[in-house]
Amino acid sequence: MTTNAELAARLEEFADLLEADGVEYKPRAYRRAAENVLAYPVPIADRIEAGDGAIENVDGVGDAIAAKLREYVETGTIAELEELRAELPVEMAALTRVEGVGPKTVGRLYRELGIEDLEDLERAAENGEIRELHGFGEKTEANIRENVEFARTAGRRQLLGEARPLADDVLAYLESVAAVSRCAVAGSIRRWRPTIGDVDVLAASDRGEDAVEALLAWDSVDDVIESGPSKASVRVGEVRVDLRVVVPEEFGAALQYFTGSKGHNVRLRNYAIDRGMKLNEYGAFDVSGIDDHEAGQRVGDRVAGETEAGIYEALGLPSIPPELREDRGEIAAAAAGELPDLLVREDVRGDLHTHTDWSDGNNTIAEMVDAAEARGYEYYAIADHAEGPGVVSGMGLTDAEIVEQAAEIRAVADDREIEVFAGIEANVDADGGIGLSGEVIETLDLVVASPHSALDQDADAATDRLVRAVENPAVDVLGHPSGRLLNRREGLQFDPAALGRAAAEHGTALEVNANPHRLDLWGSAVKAAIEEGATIAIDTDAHRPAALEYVRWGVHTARRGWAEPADVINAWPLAELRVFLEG
Ligand code: DGT
Ligand code: CA
Ligand code: CA
Ligand code: ZN
Repeated sequence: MTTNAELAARLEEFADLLEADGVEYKPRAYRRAAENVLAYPVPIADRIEAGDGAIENVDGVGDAIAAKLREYVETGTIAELEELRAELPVEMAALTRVEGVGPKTVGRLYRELGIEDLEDLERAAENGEIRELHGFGEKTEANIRENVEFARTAGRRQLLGEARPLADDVLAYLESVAAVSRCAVAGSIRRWRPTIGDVDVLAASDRGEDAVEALLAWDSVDDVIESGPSKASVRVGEVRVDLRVVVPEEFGAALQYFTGSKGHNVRLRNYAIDRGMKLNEYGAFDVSGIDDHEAGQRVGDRVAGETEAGIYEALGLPSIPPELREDRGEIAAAAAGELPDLLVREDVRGDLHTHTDWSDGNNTIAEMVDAAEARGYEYYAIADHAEGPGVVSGMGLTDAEIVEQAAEIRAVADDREIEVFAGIEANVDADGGIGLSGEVIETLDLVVASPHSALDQDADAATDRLVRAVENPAVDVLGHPSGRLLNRREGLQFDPAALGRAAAEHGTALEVNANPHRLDLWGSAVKAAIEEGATIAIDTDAHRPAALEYVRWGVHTARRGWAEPADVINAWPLAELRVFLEG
């Protein structure tokens, strides 16, 4: 069956190719449709196959796009997409991973220099061909040269936000297979790492071969990489999926083992040995009466194996949430009864960094607030871009516009239940200044300050700069602190503990930007900052209603940083948040 993730990928590809062709407006419409298709709760292909006309009701899917989705589900291709691909036979995904190279540039590079892939691009940059293009110059060329290598290696990992929906599709499919009694994702995706090497899936079955056969027969499988009686590796789109099938009695042990991380497993295995136990992917065994522990995989008395909780229990430990299994002290904390009481999605009461069409968002203030209300949020903040360094000229708001927008936000909020904050996303300049006038700061309820320029500073300068921003009494939230874009640019390197100390002292929250391209801050930095007493804000940075759903990635990223509800300002009741913002 064609998944929503696959349909969304085709629409994104359409958008890229149209953009490369210099077509205006349409690419945005395709991207918007792609995002809504991806977020759609039921498989759109099912609806199409059932002859249900309702796909035009999917937000952003009009007649034209609906026709293309139908064509794809029914025939496996879209004629117009094939034509566009033939006109521009380039490795779009690889090329646009290079920072500073978007689809439009890819189109020009192909038409003017015949560049089709990263190798061509690197060669052209080294030969000085790119600086000759109108509007490019030596600096752009040097940037491209530097970023090609990063794009090449980084490109091998998938974003969590792309791989996880696909993993959910795999699970939904396997759950429908009669031979499979239980299934779960394991590996880095179960630990919610920001990027994923491959998707590990585990199934319990007494008929392993039937379970493997079922996966190989799945419509979404593009390639079979390898297969055997109890395991298979397949390619679905750009993602590698590894399936392992085990007997039900060993499912929990296998799930524990294949969830990793390796560091966590090694420490847990040693913890077991110290207690006269043997732990492996087949179970937990009491080997206290046995001399030769290496005598076999299943020696001793099986104490646990069917459930994962049983494995931890056999070692005298509570279950450790997968997000914590990175060997950062979680086993000692579990043994001491000091595991954090992690934040869950339902704890999040609002979103404090979102955009509208006043800057580069797609929707009006009212549309975004409607969407926040529909999610049941208690409060919500609009924080459009202020003009400043790193913001495209003309896109960010001037001081006068900020004041005007704040009035408009309050008018929209007037007769609503939800509390709406008038905010701004200011820019942290290279020295840590935020460039807002006193009058603007007075007017606003909330200031998010984020770095958008000078993202290649050294670590000391970057730490100083970010510390200065959080020390600024006007700043409530430091937005996407590193400015990283996964697979594209590293962003600022800095000392998260030093930043956390300053943030705690000055009552500024550090953002976990939940956009799947960012996840900034990330787990280890969140943990370091919280240990210093800092608070965090989980924000989607949404530019359209569907993106409010990114909160899912933000919550799991914060959990990787051991965050409890008390650490997260947008999990606080409104009254407490108000005190924080006013302080
Ligand atoms: P990835 O795929 O690179 O994002 O990261 P993982 O963690 O999913 O790694 P992967 O797919 O190579 O292996 C899945 C899990 O299997 C891993 O998290 C822990 C377990 N595992 C794999 N190889 C070993 C090993 O040599 N020793 C131990 N203790 N565990 C292993
Ligand atoms: Ca994996
Ligand atoms: Ca794997
Ligand atoms: Zn930003």
